[in-house]
Amino acid sequence: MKRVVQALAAAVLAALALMLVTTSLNSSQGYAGGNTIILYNWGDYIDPDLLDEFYEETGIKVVLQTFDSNEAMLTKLSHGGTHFDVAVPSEYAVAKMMEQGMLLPLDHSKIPNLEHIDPRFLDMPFDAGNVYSVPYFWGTVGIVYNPEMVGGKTITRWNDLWDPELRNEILLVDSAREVIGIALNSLGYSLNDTDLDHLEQAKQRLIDLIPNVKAIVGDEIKLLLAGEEAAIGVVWSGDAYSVLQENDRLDYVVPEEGSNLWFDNFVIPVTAKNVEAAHEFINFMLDPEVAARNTEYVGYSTPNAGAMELLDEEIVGDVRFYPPPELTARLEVYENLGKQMLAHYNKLFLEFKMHGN
Ligand code: SPD
Repeated sequence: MKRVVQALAAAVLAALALMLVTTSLNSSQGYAGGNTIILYNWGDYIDPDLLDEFYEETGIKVVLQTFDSNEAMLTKLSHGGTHFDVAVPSEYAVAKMMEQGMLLPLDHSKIPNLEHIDPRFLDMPFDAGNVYSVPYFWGTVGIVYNPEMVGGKTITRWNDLWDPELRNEILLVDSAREVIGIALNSLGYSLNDTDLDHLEQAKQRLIDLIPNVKAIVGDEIKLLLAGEEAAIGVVWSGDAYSVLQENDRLDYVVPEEGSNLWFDNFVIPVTAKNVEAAHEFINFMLDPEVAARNTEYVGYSTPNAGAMELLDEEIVGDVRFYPPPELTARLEVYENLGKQMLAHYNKLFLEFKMHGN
């Protein structure tokens, strides 16, 4: 895994340098006054044309800054500095931000398009009544694999990843809870486990997986899998969808032992400078036609029932990416495990990554 990690580290450093330049340019634009909002979103997670259209329609300029994990987003938001107007945390991060008083209550009268969200995705336990958050995209964590590259084997379980014949064939998404979750689920434990002994077992189980791990990567995982640089990838379902669009020899499976069901959401942080425009932007993104186009661009699953009606049956009828409630019932949603436990998950993940080097 070392050589690939070094090459990727160089690429990541270059991207970071570019991001710093872009960020400082963006930030100065963001503070330059005028009708501007700063959107803090995951990378590759919005159709940029929609930002231009929103500007043409409303005169509100959206400055985009990106993150690649909830943990990175939480760290940046809690250190202040940039006044993000809209952010896109996953459910457990929403819960943590609510707990820490980091979010403004939403004014539902300014988000009439909320009516287009499928009720299945509203009023969830992490934010009853959607006081602070509205759904953006949702999905699962699973395995993309190339049947030809794994000798025709069928992969259905997390435990299949430890097969010695898969040496140097696995790419992992660079995210603490997802990677520790692979080991927890493979051991029969919950994704919300806080037992220190179980977590230590999970770390050891991951260390045993290292010979099979080619690299731990960010959004570039899609290119690497589609280009058949590795036979297997542990990914979020929307990335799996994009990869399968590029290379139809691949398949996506949500492992039998269980997995994560997640929901990403729009929120308005308390530090927002342009709360009115932030509501306007969220409402725009929930318009069915806009949400459908965004879904086609991003590849993730929309919770917008109006958008689903506009999308091809080939997309919304694929149960790998739009699993019905009876299939999601066996999956687990991450809980907010509290500051200390989240820090412990991060520490274990870091130890695993250091072990691989
Ligand atoms: N490239 C965009 C990735 C967004 C994935 N969000 C999933 C979060 C799961 N906790």
